[in-house]
Amino acid sequence: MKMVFRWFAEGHDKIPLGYIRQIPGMTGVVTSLLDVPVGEVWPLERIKKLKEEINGYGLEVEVIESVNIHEDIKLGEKSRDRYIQAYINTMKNLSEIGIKVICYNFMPVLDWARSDLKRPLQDGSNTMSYHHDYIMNINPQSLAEQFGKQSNGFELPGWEPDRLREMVLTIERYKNVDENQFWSNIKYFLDSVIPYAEKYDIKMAIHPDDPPWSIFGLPRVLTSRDNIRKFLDLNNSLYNGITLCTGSLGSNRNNDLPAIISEFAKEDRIHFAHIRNLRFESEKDFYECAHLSQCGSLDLFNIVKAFYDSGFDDYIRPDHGRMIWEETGRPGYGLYDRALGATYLHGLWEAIVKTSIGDR
Ligand code: DNO
Repeated sequence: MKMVFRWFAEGHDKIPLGYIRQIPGMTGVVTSLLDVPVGEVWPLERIKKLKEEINGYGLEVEVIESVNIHEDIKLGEKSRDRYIQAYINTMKNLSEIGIKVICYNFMPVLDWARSDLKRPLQDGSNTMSYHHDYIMNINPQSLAEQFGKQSNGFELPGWEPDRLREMVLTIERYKNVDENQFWSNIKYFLDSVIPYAEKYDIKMAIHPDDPPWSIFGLPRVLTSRDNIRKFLDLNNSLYNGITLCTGSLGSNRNNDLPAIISEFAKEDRIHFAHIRNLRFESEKDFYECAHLSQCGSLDLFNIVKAFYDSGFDDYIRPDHGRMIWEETGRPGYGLYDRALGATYLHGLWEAIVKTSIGDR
């Protein structure tokens, strides 16, 4: 297992790499070029520079989160081949700096969604929360405006301006894409890029939909064990894998996380893990809490044990944390609570390893 930390790169993150290096057991960062418009090739010179900067702090960079997919690919438009070619060229450039995993998603128009980015908690911290009725009764532009006010000046991943500019029109375009068509658009993408993933030795790790159900009338399919199976069966290469995000899949109470982890990690189809906890407030309402099992509804011990017992040997990052100790920053991505999360995950891992010698 390699513990890594999401860092949004210079100019997009206020956390210095030097601080990340001081988190015990942290081997590297997961990053991206946020300012390259989706659909364009990531310039080799820029990613080389990014790698040098990160390596200069004694940290590795082997995982990219995310190389976003152009909407025309998701919609299955004729122009998709051009954008797929650009994607493949980006993969080639990333392979030249030693990238091993690309985390991406296939969520239409938007990426993740929350109803509040700054929900105050009783202990004086604040966090992101999701209230289903609120999301069902707000339009996406109003939600985007609210996010703009609550994000402390940061551009949120998944809510980038180039996505938002055309949001209403893009949502309209999905009216002609039913779920079957959407699945076949996914397959077309996979069959086009996975042979290159093999060639460049980069594992593709799709992120589940967050939340794992349809919102704003859009198809969202990476939501459950059965749909992950369906996704993996679309292309059987081991390079076609998933990012197991406990917060995304775990917000549907029917998803048995340890069972899902165990099934897919044993087949070596989980290449990256995002681990966070959440606390349910009702069936589909929750807030993101500290990582400890005792703070939330997910049992992090059973989750980490499922990873270990299934022979998982890839990248893990602590996912969203609360804002604590007066920190302000990118919602979900402060330094302190994620650093506490990483240390807790290391603690669980060490205890599991030392009590399981010979069992694995
Ligand atoms: C949210 C993140 C997502 C994730 C993408 C992967 O905090 O987990 O934005 O990076 O879905 O493409």
